[in-house]
Amino acid sequence: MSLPNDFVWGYATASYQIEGSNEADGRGVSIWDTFSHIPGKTKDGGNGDVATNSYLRWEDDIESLKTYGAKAYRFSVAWPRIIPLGGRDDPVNPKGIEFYSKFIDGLLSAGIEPYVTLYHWDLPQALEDRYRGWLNKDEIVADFTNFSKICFEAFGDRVKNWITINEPWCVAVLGYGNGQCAPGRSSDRTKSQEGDSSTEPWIVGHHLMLAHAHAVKLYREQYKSKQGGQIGITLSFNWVMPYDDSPESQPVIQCAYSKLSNNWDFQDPVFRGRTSPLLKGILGNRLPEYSQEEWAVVKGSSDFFGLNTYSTSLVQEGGTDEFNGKVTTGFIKKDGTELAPPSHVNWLRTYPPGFRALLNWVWDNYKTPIYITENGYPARGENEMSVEEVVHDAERITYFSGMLENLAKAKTEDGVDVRGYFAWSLLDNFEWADGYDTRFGVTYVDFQTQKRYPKDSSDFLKKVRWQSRRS
Ligand code: PNW
Repeated sequence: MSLPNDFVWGYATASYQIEGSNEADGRGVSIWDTFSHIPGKTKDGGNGDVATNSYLRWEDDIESLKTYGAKAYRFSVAWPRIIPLGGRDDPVNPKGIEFYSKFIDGLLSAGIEPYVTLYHWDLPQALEDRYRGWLNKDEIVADFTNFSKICFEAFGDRVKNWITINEPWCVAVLGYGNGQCAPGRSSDRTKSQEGDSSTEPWIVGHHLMLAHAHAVKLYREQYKSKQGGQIGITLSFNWVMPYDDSPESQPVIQCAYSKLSNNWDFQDPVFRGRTSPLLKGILGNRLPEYSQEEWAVVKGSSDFFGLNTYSTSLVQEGGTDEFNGKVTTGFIKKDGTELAPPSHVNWLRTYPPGFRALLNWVWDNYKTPIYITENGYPARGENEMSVEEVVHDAERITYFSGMLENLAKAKTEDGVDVRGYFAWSLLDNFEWADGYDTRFGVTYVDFQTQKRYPKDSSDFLKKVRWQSRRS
């Protein structure tokens, strides 16, 4: 396979999943601190209090990136470190700015290009308490825009690649629909005393888009010309295929393509300036409308298509879950065979051709340059293995090798404009509700000692990149 020399190549992480030191240097509390400390919300009661302690071990992380030959690193800024109480009239924390500033300098002097995510789910708890966070349109849009402005001011002289919001679908649906992620609201009263899964996810989704779009507007109007960077959003998609090849299944698939379970009302507003007709059909007046002025800000509000993708599912007609596009997804074909063997999590299996198909679909439909902002694999049982065993992660290598082959084909044979690839993740980390049991890292982390051990996949990725170079 071959990839141009300027193809962006690196790893991704997120603040709450790696930083730890959550009370250090004036950091405020985030909704994930609160949520993960409620008994029963995360596997084995895991939380981000320590994580990989990258707040203290950031130099080790840069060392790993260097060793692995990364040319870019996607990480996120913790809003509660920058503005502990979150709001536009609340004080800015100079120590928070200092931390990311020295980290960015460290990356640049190692020849690694920073890609900075502004929001990877760690909302300041004070905003949740003050006005219910993402449910309050005017407040959250103004506060997120202000937080973004502080980041552009403080880091924009050195950061040229900004991602506003990571995976709005996850924030809206996991946070307000099924209650699996912070703030954990849901209609299910066994999970949450408050919440309405039939309306809140869509309201929150709407506000996420507006917050994203206003931050982009600000960047383009006030920073882009002098700082010369690009800014966009990251959405999550899994590819879908029919569970059988009967002709009757094909229309279902056409429909599922448009819904693409994980993201069906974020890409159309941003890249096409319209609401998905399918979603409108299902939700009716539960889907909030954008006003004319809002459309003017939302439409075209992304310089690139940030794509997080992990898996392919088989789709079958019928299903009641509207978060899943009212289709049934799984991995077993009609003839009883499996699409691919299981991974450590129930939603992800290795099916590389689906990656190529997805890249083509995104490019054909949205004609916007693509960056793969996350792609990676949780090998089975890594948490139970000895260090000697776990570093030989052949399963993860199989995943990456298939995905990268298909990425290269999409780029060079199909002409898809994909410009970068960030593997998830640099190191094993706090996997949200799955705690520490699920490991996505190319670096094994012993959470007792915080020692890091490169897995074979880190070396594999380094070699692939090296051998694929062409100018
Ligand atoms: C992403 N799904 O979330 C997140 O951006 C990361 O923070 C996370 O660690 C990573 O994927 C691995 O899970 C996803 O159900 C969560 O399809 C769930 C899904 C996809 C992405």
